[in-house]
Amino acid sequence: KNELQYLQMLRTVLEEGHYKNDRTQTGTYSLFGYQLRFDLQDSFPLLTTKKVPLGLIKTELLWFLRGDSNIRYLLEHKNHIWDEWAFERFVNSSDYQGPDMQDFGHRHLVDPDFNQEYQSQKKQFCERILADVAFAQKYGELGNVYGKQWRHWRRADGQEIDQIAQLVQQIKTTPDSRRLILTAWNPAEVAQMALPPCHTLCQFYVREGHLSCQLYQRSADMFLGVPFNIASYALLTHLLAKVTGLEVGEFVHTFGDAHIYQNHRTQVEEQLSRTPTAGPQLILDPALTSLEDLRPQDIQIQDYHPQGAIKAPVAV
Ligand code: UFP
Repeated sequence: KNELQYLQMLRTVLEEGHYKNDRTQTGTYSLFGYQLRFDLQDSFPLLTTKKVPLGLIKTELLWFLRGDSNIRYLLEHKNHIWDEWAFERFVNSSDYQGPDMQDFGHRHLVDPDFNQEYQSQKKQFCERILADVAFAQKYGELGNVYGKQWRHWRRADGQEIDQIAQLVQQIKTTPDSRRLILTAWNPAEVAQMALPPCHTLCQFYVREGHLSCQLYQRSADMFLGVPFNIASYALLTHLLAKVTGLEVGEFVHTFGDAHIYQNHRTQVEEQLSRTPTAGPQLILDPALTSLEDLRPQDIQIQDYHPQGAIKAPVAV
């Protein structure tokens, strides 16, 4: 039931979405304003109509929750989803001496020779981040990404706000509060960000011992991004419920610009031709009582039997 809602939305955006150009110049089918509700008691919302790599979602979320904004932790866990952002800063610096990497995001997609060089340079970059602490401090750091805003939000007076610690405390002491907010959108910093947060804000809600979460996602790549985003916030809700002694309720996913990239059309059609099966269950280590020192192995998935992955180009 959880997955059918997502598939229905995918179909609606494809059939009713308006053609709209976008920042990446790829072109999208887009709708504005939509909402999905996932019952987290039923199953963990990881899609079965294509394989979604929970390992990457876990280590990215743990990275956010550590308040970490350096890709070194991700690389240590073989997670490469943020590499390009750090690599871009490096190749634009005077420390980079290799071949021209200008506009690599587009060029590696259209030029096979360039792509080979790009992959090799990026691989060397990642190896150096892992091997050289000083280099990692300088070029692995992404700055104002989710980890910073969640755990080290800078106040005007230089002090920091730990939104996650405050949230855990508030859920425990004032569960009826209507102010259980976690925000990543910082207007003072958006202008300098390479990728302003897509998951802008979420609110938590407690009723009869169950914790629910609603996310407002301003911009949503329905085929590539959203399956990750659903699983990530469902996992965050499970983790917060565990450390506050609550059961999980619903994950409500509210969308701003929900779009399918024009070059994902055949992949979407392929996915829509598949039939979903029963969703998996999430198993958290029973000994887990705090979000500090969380390890990937504390989070396990059971009975996940997805159909094959479907590849599609990322718009950059
Ligand atoms: N996007 C997602 N989910 C994410 C993420 C990015 O769908 O978690 F980081 C997509 C949405 C959009 C693009 O297609 O990335 C961001 O571009 P823009 O900032 O122009 O909205």
